[in-house]
Amino acid sequence: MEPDPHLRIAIQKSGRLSDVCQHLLWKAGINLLFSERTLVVTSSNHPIDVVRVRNSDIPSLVMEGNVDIGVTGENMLCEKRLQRLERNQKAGYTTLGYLGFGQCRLSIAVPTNFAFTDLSCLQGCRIATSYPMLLKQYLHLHDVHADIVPLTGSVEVAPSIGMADAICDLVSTGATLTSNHLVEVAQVMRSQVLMIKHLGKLSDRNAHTLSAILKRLNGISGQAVTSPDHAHHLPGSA
Ligand code: PRT
Repeated sequence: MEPDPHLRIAIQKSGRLSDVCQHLLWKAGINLLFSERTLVVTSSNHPIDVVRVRNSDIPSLVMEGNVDIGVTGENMLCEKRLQRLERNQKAGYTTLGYLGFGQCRLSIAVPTNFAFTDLSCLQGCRIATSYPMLLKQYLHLHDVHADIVPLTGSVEVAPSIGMADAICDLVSTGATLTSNHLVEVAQVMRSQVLMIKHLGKLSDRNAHTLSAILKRLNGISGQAVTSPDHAHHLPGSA
């Protein structure tokens, strides 16, 4: 008989969410020995494999069922979901809950000398972003016709080099916008980190392991691992 595969959990390998995700797993009682080069880390006390990947790949890995569970920001989740729907790819998942960190907002910002009064000021503008699908949906909703300029990073630089008239990027403290002479004018979505699950059924053993982890996380203040109803109203959600 085939051995029962371990419960697979995808987290960001390196970046803003990686340390906090590793800490979270440790707080959930999962013993893991991380090393820089090891991409699949097997727990020494639970039948769990932690898969370390790019944050941007986590939604697709969960939707395809390559991993059972993923920890990612809802900004990334919603963007990838819209992208996959457009390509007729699987885009389903279950939200297990919000984890109480990684709070930010996806916002439109303009140069401080831009005479902005309302969204109609963005008609015909070029807007640089790493979130083209979410921006497209937002602009469509508000009847704004603008050119979306895709950029994978350092989006805040776009207006100063003449590449765009405005930007749409993640903001947490607002310090990066200020340093680049930009001002936030509209909020596309709010985001925080959440835990998602593939739609497929888990083996009894893995379902039991997941339920034990969720119970432990629920016992940790700040982590509310439940299925919030408003998950269904996220941009790009079912
Ligand atoms: O490369 P990979 O695919 O692994 O990851 P990524 O490009 O998504 O990585 P990373 O590590 O930059 O961000 C991971 C996730 O952290 C994001 O998808 C969000 O869910 C969350 N998060 C929370 C943020 C921020 N806050 C944030 N402030 N991600 C990025 N920023 C950046 C923002 O893009 C801007 O450049 O920080 C700058 C603004 O910060 P403030 O504090 O100056 O406003």
